[in-house]
Amino acid sequence: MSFFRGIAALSKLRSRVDLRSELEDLIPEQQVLGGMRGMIGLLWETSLLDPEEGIRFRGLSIPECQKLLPAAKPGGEPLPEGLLWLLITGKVPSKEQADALSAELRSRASVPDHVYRAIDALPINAHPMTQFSTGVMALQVQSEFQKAYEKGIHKSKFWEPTYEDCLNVIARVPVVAAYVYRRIYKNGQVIPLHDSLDYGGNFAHMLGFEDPQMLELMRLYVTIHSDHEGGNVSAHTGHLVASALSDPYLSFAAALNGLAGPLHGLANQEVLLWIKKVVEECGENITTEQLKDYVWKTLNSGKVVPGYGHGVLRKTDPRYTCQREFALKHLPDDPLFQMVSKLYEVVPPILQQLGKVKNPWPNVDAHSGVLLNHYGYFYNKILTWTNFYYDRYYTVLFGVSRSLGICSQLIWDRALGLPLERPKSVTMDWLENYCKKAAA
Ligand code: CMX
Repeated sequence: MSFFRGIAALSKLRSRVDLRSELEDLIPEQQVLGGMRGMIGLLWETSLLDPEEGIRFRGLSIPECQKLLPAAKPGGEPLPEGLLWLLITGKVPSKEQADALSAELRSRASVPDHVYRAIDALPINAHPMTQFSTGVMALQVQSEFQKAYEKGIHKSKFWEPTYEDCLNVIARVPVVAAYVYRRIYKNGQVIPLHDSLDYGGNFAHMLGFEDPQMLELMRLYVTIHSDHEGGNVSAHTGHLVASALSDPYLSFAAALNGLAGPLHGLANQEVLLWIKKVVEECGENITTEQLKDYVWKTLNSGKVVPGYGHGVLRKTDPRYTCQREFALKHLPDDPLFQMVSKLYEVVPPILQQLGKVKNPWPNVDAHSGVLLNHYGYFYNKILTWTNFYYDRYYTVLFGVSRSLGICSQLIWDRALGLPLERPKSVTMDWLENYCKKAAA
């Protein structure tokens, strides 16, 4: 079947409502033509996503994590290393255990020079995610799993070098990510790792920021973005690639490339650019009616409203809610935060009006950029040598956070001896024949 016949047959199939319902009985239509929505096909120990309630990390909701996980200071935001402990072991650590893990990660954080040289070989205006993913690929030469595999390690022991690699990946990615940031936006003036700060605090420090509130925000940011069960593009990609016994560096770099898509992790960049465009075109004092018109203008031009909707969630994302609470506490008067709040009132009814959007509520990405922007992480400045914004860096922050969830699960993948993934695919002809038989 030629490509064009395939496309024609696809539209025919999609428009045949009766055929779709026939298919749903036998092969749920979503599985084959709809991106496998809702299909159970993966084991993911570290977290579970409830469509109404949102994410639970090893059974704990985000508010429970904020209450139970150790913090840098009493009543503060959770330490990401506390969450990492929880994801790997299923247990809430004490403050001493979280601090010990902080020290362990710092001791593993050295990055060899060739990694920086690999990144430097890219044009400086390469997307920050491209530079980040390249850095992670270059780190791969240090894989313990690969070395052990080449020496003939028994499969019952695969998890051991995987564990070493995973902790090393988690420890090293903030260093690589901070290098990319300093290279692009700060003339390559690198700030070394602090010898006593925690994971989130250290990452903010290496980026060049010391405001204690910003360090708290980074701890919260890394914690809530770490994991979102296994079916999202980045987590699933990491897991799939690792199922071929590719080591954690290769698997995590692949996951990052999935995260870099605008329907997934790049949405946080898209949200801020979109909001800034609204302000640019209509001003900060935009009325509700003008905002509604702008949302319709976006939809009518064939674009999605970034930061709204979700493949699984059917309510406001609790990751959005906790960032909103942070903003209400620390930056209630920020004009962009106020715009985000206005959008929360305006966008859902419009998306509901469309009739096809399953979740009209905001997701995690609707909020994060505005918080980071407030603390001056990313100024809305057009750089002289190229025409792109600081906002392009946001997805790298998401990527650093995702190392915690994806790598924790990779340890369990190998400990449980999960097999190579190899789902079945079918052709359009196969589907047509199947439907004809089912209809008969
Ligand atoms: N704006 C406009 N249209 C939207 C929409 C939005 N925010 N969300 C969904 N839709 C549309 C879809 O494009 C789809 O339209 P078509 O049938 O014409 O293709 C229809 O509504 C049904 O989609 P859905 O079943 O509700 O959502 P999906 O599971 O297919 O897609 C997602 C989920 C996130 C890709 C989609 O909601 C979207 O594109 N949102 C905007 C981008 C975004 O914020 N992504 C970040 C998600 C969080 C993350 O992974 O990081």
